[in-house]
Amino acid sequence: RRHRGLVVFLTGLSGSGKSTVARHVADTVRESGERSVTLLDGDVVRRELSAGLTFSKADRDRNVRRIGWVAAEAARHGGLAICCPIAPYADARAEARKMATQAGAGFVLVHVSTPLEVCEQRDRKGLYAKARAGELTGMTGIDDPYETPADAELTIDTSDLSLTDSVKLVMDYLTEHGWF
Ligand code: GGZ
Repeated sequence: RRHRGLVVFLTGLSGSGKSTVARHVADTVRESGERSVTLLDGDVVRRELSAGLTFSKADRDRNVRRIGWVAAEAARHGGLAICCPIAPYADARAEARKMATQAGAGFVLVHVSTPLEVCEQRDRKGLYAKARAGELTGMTGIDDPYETPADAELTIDTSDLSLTDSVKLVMDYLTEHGWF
């Protein structure tokens, strides 16, 4: 059976749980063996695809456009591409959606809406503490913007959901909308 390609694009603050949910959704789909899965994980993208880019608006937009382009290509022939950048700007997210659509693929925007307070409590990399101390400027949510999506197909807040339930919400959405 031939599938229509799909881009699942998770957006949210640092520490919101995007990558963890993305990885588990990727594993779940891989186990089902139904589609080829491309995971564009933030750390890897910043190292391999966007090396040298900063966190200025122009560079974040460049980063998100590159991710959107690769994801659209991976989805062009029926694959599933999952990406999880912060993607704080609505325009860049809209461009990613347009590239997927132009490649004939679907696009599902998942807003991982975990509140800043919770992301900040987690602070796995200590970046929020540095930002609060003034040792890091331009931290999303602290002194850099995050434009809340108005066009998300799905919103999940990982502060009141287990990982299993978060993954299930994404998988249920995709199943209900005929992607699996
Ligand atoms: C936000 C930053 C910053 C600043 C470094 N602002 O929790 P992390 O560490 O692993 O995820 C964050 C990652 C964000 O990169 P993205 O490529 O997803 O961002 S964007 O879509 O805006 O291009 C965080 C780390 O990089 N990081 N400095 N100033 N996050």
